[in-house]
Parts: sequence; C-alpha cells; structure tokens
Amino acid sequence: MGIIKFEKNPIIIKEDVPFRVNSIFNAGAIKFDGGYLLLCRVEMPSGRSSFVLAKSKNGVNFKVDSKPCLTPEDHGEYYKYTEWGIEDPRIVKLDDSYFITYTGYSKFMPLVMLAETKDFNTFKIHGPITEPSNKDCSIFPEKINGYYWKMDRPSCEGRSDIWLSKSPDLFYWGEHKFLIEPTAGTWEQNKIGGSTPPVRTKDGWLLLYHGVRGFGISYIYKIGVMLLDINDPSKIIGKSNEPIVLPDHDYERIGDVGNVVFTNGWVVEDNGDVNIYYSGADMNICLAQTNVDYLISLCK
Ligand code: BMA
Repeated sequence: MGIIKFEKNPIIIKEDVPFRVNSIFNAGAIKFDGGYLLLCRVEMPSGRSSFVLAKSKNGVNFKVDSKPCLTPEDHGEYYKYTEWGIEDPRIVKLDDSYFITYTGYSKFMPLVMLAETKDFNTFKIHGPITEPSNKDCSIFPEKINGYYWKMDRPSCEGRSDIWLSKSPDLFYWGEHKFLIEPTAGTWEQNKIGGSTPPVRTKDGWLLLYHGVRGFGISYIYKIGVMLLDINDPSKIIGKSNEPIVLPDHDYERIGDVGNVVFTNGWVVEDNGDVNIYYSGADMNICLAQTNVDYLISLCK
C-alpha cells in the first residue's frame, strides 16, 4: 500500500490557531471520546512552547482550542525545568489514565517530564523522569514481564543513541540498557531517536523513529520504522534501512527548521489502518496514511 501523504497537507497551520503563535507542530495523538485528539506543541511568539488541543471526528479536519491546555508556568515546583518551554508530547493510555512524556526545556537543557490526565483538561504533573540531556521518550502501552518500559534518547559527549529502562511504578526507572545507535554513512548517521509510542502487533512492538544526517550547516530529519521483540524490547527484530517518510514538499523543506519531517504521534486503528501525524519544517501538522502490515513488511 505504501505510505501516502495526504493531498491537502498540511492539515493544521498557524492560521488555524485562535491565538497568536509562531508555529504549531510536533503533536502527540490518541483516540479519545469517540474522536481523534492531538496534543500539539505551539511555539509562542516569545519562542517558548506550550501545548494546545486539536480535536476531530474523522482524523483529518481538526479544530484547535482557543487557549493552551498546558504551559511552562503550570509546572509549579518543576517550573525551573520547563522555563524555556515544553515540547514534543507522546501520549500513552495505561489502565484508565493517559500518561504524557514530553521535553522540559530550561537552562539545564532538555529532560523528560511526565504528566497524567484522565480528561485532557486537568493534568497531574509528576515531574522529571530523567536527568538532562534527554528527550524523545515514549512509555510502552502495557507492562512487559511485570515492569513498565520506556525508551528515550540521552545525549552526551556527542552521542545520540536510543536507550531502554524499566520501572515498577512509572516514576522510578532503572535497568538502563542501550538499544540502538546511528548508522555511519547513512541518512541516520548523526542522531537517532524514538518518535511514536510503540504499539503491540502480532509480530512485535512497532514504532516509528527519526534519523538525522548533517549536511554542511543543516540537518535533514527523516522517519524510519522499527520492530522490537514483544517479550524483550531490547531485541530488535528488524528495521527499515531506508527512510519511510522524508522531506520533499515545500511545506517540509521551508520553515523555521527546513528539511525536517518529525513525528511524535500516530493513531493505529484496530483494523490496522495508521494515521501518522507529522510536522514539516517545525511549522505545521501533516498527515500520512498507511497500515500496520505494510510497516511490518518494511522491517523484515
Ligand atoms: C529535534 C526536536 C524536535 C524538532 C527537531 C527538528 O531535536 O527538538 O522538536 O522538531 O529537532 O528541529
């Protein structure tokens, strides 16, 4: 079937936001209340980001709320870790709560924050679950062998690799383990990071990730797909060797950060249909459609 970019991309642009923003992009996505919900990053004119909800019945036509639902200033005792903005939320449902992992940005540099909600109106902020520098964190949507698992992307001393860790309660994390590193000489040679939260499939945990290559003064961000063992996610069953979504339209090439496609949210339907919500050039929200079987075939 392939991966089909929606012909009317982008589906959300900054003019769709009822208040003043610099850009709207990098949305977490989930099915909620019979519809589709995007938790979008809005970069305010100040250059600091907050989150706003966009809602849709059909997954294509979204209405953006009239004000942000979560801001750096909402973080109380944790504000010192979010003072420069909150970015790139990933949403996962565990029991009857939605857990959101996102970047808290401050003078300390990026770290991973955890918040919990049942209704997307009020949020319980649990605080940092990593030290800096770390981002691109997704929690697996169910316990594996008695533990919650997360993947994230610590950066230090020039390295940008994906790691896994385990927790009994979502708050205390340990057993940190390296998963995968960039591949020299390819589209994913400089950085690699988890993108969408993993979903259970009959063949393993399926997820999208991003790979980055530096050319001259700029970086090109592309999207790949990966399959992990269902009982031990530290075993990689397979991955795409080539990018599966890359920036080739003007709305992906031109913007605040050109030549970027980036995703942190998708909706995988029970029938296997997949809506990938991704952003072009750190400016907008776009849609690409595919299905689970096709994505799995790219990993084998
Ligand atoms: C990454 C993240 C994303 C952003 C991307 C491209 O490091 O910070 O928020 O979309 O860079 O600029």
